[in-house]
Amino acid sequence: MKLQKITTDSLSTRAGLAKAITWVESKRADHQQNARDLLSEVMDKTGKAIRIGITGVPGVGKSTFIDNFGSLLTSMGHKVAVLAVDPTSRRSGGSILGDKTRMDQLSVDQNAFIRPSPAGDTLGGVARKTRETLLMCEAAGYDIILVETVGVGQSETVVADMVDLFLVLMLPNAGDELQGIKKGVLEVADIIAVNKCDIDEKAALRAARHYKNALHIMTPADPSWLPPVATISGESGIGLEQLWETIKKHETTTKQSGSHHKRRSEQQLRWMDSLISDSLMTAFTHHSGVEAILEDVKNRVAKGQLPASKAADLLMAKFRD
Ligand SMILES: Nc1nc2c(ncn2[C@@H]2O[C@H](COP(=O)(O)OP(=O)(O)OP(=O)(O)O)[C@@H](O)[C@H]2O)c(=O)[nH]1
Ligand SMILES: [Mg+2]
Repeated sequence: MKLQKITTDSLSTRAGLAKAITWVESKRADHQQNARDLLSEVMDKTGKAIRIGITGVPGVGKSTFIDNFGSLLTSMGHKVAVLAVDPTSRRSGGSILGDKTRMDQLSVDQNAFIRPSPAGDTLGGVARKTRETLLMCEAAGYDIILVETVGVGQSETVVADMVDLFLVLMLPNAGDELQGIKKGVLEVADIIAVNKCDIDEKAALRAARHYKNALHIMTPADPSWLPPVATISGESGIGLEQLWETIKKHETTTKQSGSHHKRRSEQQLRWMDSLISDSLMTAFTHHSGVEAILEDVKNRVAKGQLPASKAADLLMAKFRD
């Protein structure tokens, strides 16, 4: 695949942005390098958006919510990018955001940009691509980034680690156990929204109380922000404007308390660490001396003939040669 060189200017068009993301998602090292070069050039144009992560069990109404909430935001003059992290998606155009029929308003909105989950063999790979795509979207002028994920494995933690605010959508009529809610999700939630309140308002309020109580007995991740619980209907639009007000309040509160800055700095540093680990691992496994004995050493460790610590020492010594 031959890709034309993209400049900072070309990010101002949708086609240019889409092409830059193709570079980010490409398996080829030179394409990835081009994407990184472009990112360094546009770095000062990034970081200004509100980054929002969204999760919830299948059927909770994520797509419907994003379609209506995103349209509300564009009607206020915002530019909205919608990304997804789906570690089960092996090829591009995977399950989440694959069916655009559920986002029929936003998919034809000139002020919205929807990108399905990148394909990837590992969650780490998908996360890297999504982070870089997020920055490209910011450089292209999108001021609100929505990152959708499903509750598969560690994907929620990974998304929570690339956004300013993590929104968890819940169903009104089911307990935690039925919703398969892992405690970890409540720990990373900045706002909980009980969705589909149009069906049964009382049930929605009851569920909201339940989550408020659950949150009260937990130590908030951010001392300046006790996660509120909203009741909304992504379909009919109930509570969406109020939810937006709450999101803006989260932004001002955390900016004032310093936790917004702290969270982003820590995310950047963790990201750098993980990129270093990845490239060290790649360099390690491709090192000719290591490659020559790696399989044999692994076999011996697996059979219990060689202690793992001894094996690691042996391989590292080869690597340093
Ligand atoms: N009554 C009501 N129904 C809703 C609401 N939001 C979504 N639905 C319905 O719930 C079903 C699932 O909605 P989706 O938006 O596809 O849910 P999702 O979370 O994206 O589902 P997955 O993509 O499978 O994870 C659809 O039939 C929607 O029409 C809502 O606020 N109220
Ligand atoms: Mg969906």
